[in-house]
Amino acid sequence: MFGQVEAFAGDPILSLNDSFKADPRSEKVNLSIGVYTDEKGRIPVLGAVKAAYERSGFAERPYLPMEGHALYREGVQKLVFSDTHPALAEKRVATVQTLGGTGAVGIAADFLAKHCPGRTVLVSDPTWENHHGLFQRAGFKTTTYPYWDRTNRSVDFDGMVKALETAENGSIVVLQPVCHNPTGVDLDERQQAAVSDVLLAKRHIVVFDMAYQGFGTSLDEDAAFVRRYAEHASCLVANSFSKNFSLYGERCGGLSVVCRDADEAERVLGQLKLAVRRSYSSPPMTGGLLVATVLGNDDLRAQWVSEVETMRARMDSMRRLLAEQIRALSNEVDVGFLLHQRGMFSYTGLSTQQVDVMRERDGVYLVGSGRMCVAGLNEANVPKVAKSFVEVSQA
Ligand code: PLP
Ligand code: TYF
Repeated sequence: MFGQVEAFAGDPILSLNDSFKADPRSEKVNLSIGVYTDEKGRIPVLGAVKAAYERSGFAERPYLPMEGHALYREGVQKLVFSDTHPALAEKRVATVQTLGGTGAVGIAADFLAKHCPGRTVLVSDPTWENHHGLFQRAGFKTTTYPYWDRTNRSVDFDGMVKALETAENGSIVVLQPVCHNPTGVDLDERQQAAVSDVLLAKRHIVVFDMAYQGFGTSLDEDAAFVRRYAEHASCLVANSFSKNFSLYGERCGGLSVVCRDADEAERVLGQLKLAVRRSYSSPPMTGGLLVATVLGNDDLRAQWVSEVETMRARMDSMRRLLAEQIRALSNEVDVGFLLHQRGMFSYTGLSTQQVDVMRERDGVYLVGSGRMCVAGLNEANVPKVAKSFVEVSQA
C-alpha cells in the first residue's frame, strides 16, 4: 500500500546532531544544532521556570482554548510589543499561543494561504530552512531576497533592498528581526528604517520571525524593529520561547497579528482560532502554564530576565574568547566576524570541505554551510575549536 513512499532524507541539522551523539570520541564538540548549553555543556533548567513549575503544580488538565492560555497570550503581547505599545492600547493585536516558533510560522502560513492566497513569499538567502517548507506546505511558492554578503561577512543590504523593491506589490516577506539564523548578522537601526520604508511603500505583508529575543542585546532592544514597524503598519509576528526559556521540548511560542483596529483584530483572532482548530485543536498546557506563570508574576519575570541576560552574556564572552584564541594562534585569520555577529549563530565563511575536516579529523561539529552555534562553546573546548579553525583556515 505504501510501496511508493519515498524515504525522508531527514533534517540535515538533526541528523548531524545524531552523528555527534554517536561519535565515540570524548573530546568532541557540538557546534551544530541551535540549542543553548551552559558552561558545563548542559541545557539549563532556568530557575524562574523551575519555580513556576513548583508554583503551578500538577492539577487538572482540561483542554486549553484554541487560542491558548489567557495569561500566556498577554505575556506574549507585553514581551514582544512592551507594556506601552499603542497597538496593544488600541486592542488591535490578535495573539494565539502556538507550538513553538515553528507552529507560529505554520499558523501564519495557513492563515495567509486562506486570506491572502497566491502571493509570492520571499525569505532571506540563506534562512532557517523551514521557512521554505512551511510556506510551501501551505501552498505558496517561495523565493529569496539576498541577505548574506560573503565577501564582507555582513548583510547584503543593497541586494536585499533591491529585491524587496522589485518584488510584486503585496508580496509576503519573512524577516528575522534579531539574531539571524544562520548568519548571525542583523540590520542596524538605520537599515531597519530603510527596509521598513520599502516594505510600506510596496504594501508587502511582513512576517517577523523572532526566535531569539534576548540573545542579541536585551529583550527590549531585540524587539525594537518589530515594535517600531508595528506602530506604522499591520504585520504578523511569530515568537519562540524555546531558546529564551530553554523549553525546547515543551513547544512554546506565539503568533501575534497586528491589525488596523480592534474590530479587525477580533475577526483575525477568530480565523487564527479556526486555523488552530483545523490543525491541532488547542495548544499544550504544561509549557503554557510555565511561561504564563513566569511572565505573569513580577518576581519570576525579573528572575527570568536576569537568566536570559546570563545566557546572552555567556555567548558573547565565548565569541570573544574564541576570537582571542584564534588570534593568539595566527594573525592571518580574520576574527572580526565573531565579534560583530550576534546571538546563537555565526556564519564562519568556512567551506563544506573545511567543515568536513573539522568534524572528521578533530571532532568539531559545525553545520555544512559553515554555521557555528556559539552557544556550544565553553572554556574547556574553545582551545580545541580555535586550533581546528586555524588549521583548516590555513590549509
Ligand atoms: N524560526 C527560526 C528563525 C529558528 O531559528 C527556529 C529554531 O531554530 C524556529 C523558528 C523554530 O523555533 P521552535 O523550536 O520554537 O519551533
Ligand atoms: O537551526 C537549528 O539549529 C534548529 C534545529 O525539528 C532544529 O532549527 C531542526 C529541526 C527541528 C528542531 C530544531
